[in-house]
Amino acid sequence: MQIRKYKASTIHDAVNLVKQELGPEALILSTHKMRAGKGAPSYKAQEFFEITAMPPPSSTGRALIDERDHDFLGSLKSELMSIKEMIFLLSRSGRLKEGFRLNPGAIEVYGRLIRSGIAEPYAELFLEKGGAFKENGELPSKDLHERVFKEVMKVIEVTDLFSHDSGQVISAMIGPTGVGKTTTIAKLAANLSLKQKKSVGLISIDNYRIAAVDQLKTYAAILGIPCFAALSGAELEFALRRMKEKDIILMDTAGHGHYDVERIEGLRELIGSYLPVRTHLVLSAVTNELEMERAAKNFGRLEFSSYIFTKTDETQARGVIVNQLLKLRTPVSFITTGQRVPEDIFKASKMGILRLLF
Ligand SMILES: Nc1nc2c(ncn2[C@@H]2O[C@H](COP(=O)(O)OP(=O)(O)OP(=O)(O)O)[C@@H](O)[C@H]2O)c(=O)[nH]1
Ligand SMILES: [Mg+2]
Repeated sequence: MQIRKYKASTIHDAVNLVKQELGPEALILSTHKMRAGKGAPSYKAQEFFEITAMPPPSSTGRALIDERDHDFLGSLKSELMSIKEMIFLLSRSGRLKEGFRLNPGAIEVYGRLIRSGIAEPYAELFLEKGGAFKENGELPSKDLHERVFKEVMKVIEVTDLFSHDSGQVISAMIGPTGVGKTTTIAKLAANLSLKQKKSVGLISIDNYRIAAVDQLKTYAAILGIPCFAALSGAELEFALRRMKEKDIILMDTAGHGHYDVERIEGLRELIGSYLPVRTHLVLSAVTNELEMERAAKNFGRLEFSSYIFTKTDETQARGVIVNQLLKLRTPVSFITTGQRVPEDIFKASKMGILRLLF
């Protein structure tokens, strides 16, 4: 494999050298700032930049990569960046440019944050907090990665919905239409009743569609657990009384367009009066950032106590989760990763979410 090193007194010049020789599809393996001395491109410069790059793997080139190279590539994969991407990143704002000059390794870290879907201002903030804008060009890029990821982890708070040792837990899933509320309840009910041997009951307060109640009742029948439909306060009271011996009650609600404030208010009147009911906002990771923010704001009337992020399998840009946490700090309780019931769900943990992001 042809791995080459390019040196120049500025990072831009080094990138241009790579581009001229290897073309825009070339892959950057690493970027370093070095103190002037032996090997420097010019004796006048105090410092210089070195980029390690390789030609784009053409179809013939790929065939030549042996197994050892594969291992090597595997270990580098997360750092790989095309020259096009690098040029794009280098054209960022003045402050970032300065950061990249001080710490060329920060370009890779920034690239990873952006590719994961974290919004640009937040990515810049994480870099800054991780110390990327301080004069420490010799900081190994691995350390910078770690420090930046630790900063990301700091904004992720998690909570355990079912950890209460005493008393009944009543959790209502709320959120926009079609995000996966009913499916998530089925996954939770199955895991809680089959694996954790808890006694579980279900209530559907989807007072708009008969089919929605049937969907939940079908899951309940498979699991052999009770399920009630409650369309009014009296019916809800009745259902809760009937299931007062259960450890956990999961409540399914009708999806509401998040601009439909009137219906959200109706839901608040119905469940808001039952104090022990805690609500959890279900949001799909495929939702665009602005809509997610608005949904959280409008459903905020129901004072939800955790986020559940669904459909994380349908996007690579899972950083929207972090963007949302930065806008409205609320702990995350569960993440769902596919349509399979009950497999595709995991209890939120900082590491689990970080792994999902990068
Ligand atoms: N890919 C993927 N699909 C999911 C996930 N969770 C739910 N779904 C799918 O999303 C669709 C809608 O799921 P529901 O559970 O009916 O959504 P809901 O929020 O209850 O919908 P409404 O009651 O209509 O508001 C179904 O096809 C589910 O299989 C997930 O984590 N990943
Ligand atoms: Mg539903």
